[in-house]
Amino acid sequence: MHPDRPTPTDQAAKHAALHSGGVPADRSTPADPPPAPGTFNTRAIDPGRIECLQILNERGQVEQGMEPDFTPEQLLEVHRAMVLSRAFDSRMLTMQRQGEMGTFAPNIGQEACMIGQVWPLTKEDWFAPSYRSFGAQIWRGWSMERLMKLWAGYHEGFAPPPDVNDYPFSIVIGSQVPPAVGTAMAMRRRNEANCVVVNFGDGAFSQGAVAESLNFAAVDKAPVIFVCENNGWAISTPMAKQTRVDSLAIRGMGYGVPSIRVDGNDILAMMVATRDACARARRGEGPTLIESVTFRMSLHTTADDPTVYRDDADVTPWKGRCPIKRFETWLAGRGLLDADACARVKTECETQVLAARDAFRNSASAKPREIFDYLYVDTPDVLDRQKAEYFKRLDRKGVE
Ligand SMILES: Cc1ncc(C[n+]2csc(CCOP(=O)(O)OP(=O)(O)O)c2C)c(N)n1
Ligand SMILES: [Mg+2]
Repeated sequence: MHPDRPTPTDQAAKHAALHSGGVPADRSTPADPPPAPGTFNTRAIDPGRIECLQILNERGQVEQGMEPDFTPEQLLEVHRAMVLSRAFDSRMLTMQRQGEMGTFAPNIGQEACMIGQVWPLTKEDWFAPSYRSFGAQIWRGWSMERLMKLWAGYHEGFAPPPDVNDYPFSIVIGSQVPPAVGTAMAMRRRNEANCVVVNFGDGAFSQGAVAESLNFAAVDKAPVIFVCENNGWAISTPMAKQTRVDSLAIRGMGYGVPSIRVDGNDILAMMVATRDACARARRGEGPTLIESVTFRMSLHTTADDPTVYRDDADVTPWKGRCPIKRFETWLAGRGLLDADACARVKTECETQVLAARDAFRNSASAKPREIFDYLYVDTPDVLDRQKAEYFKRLDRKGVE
């Protein structure tokens, strides 16, 4: 946290409630009984020790004294990025249902988390996305046309644009985290004042590679920001079946990584938390873990049907926590955005997405001979042999 900014009081109670239906924790509840001898009582870990940040509440209000110092231009740019992300999301779902996309992982309701985590990055910084990070990828400079190619299965869609310091996203959950830390370790050795943001989910946090990465980053003081986008579910596995702790941020503390819980549907909190974490990293003060508490409002991917494993009652409390709506309420109160301007931004974003769709339709062409091209700089012999076999088969079938 920035020393000049007032620290939010008692935010932990509000946030402990976020994933438990929105009712703030009752501080007067008697403490759990002491654990039986030889057992470990997870309740003994006090989630209140993890700082928890909310600036913009669900009604679109900012507590007095907590107003962040962002410029109107910054705020409106971020707002537009969130609206664009949602427009892309909705169009991609339609395109998938109409057979134009192989699959797609929606992010509706997670826009604040997504844009807030990359907002302070410069072009020299790095971002390692997950498969649900398309809004952040667009912010970083990926064209929507490229992302459409990616989800439609065209290889040219997977490679990051040449001038964007991003990793391609990884479907193998958590696997993007060790290379992100390695990149940050390299930055330190080169004395670069840059940083890396890596995004992963609550489910990915159960992967050993993520734990090992936290430890390496802490020991090395690597300039990396771990953003755990805790959306409550890992496909059909809810948080309660994933872990016995209330806050995943607690795990960072175990490795000596400064850790914070953030209301992931609050764009202002996400912007502040990431900005501060990046500043720390650039000053050589090492990694930060941000647990961004949000909710997966929609499908895991288009191959999923969440009605099989969760009830409407799980989703309903989150409908009132829309990150875009609360931001628009606050911006309107500050005279920065009225209903007409909101409608205009939405229409402009939808038009942009449709233009990307048309460009995608006109340019996507299958190039089966490229499928080995984006794996290695120096292709191993075994793959070279497979490639030769594969090319022979394409030749036999007359495929270019
Ligand atoms: C190593 C590995 N194991 C299992 C899977 C199958 N899988 C794909 S997504 C997913 C859940 C990931 O959940 P989370 O990390 O919370 O991210 P979210 O999808 O919620 O954004 C699983 C188990 C995989 N892709 N990789
Ligand atoms: Mg998840």
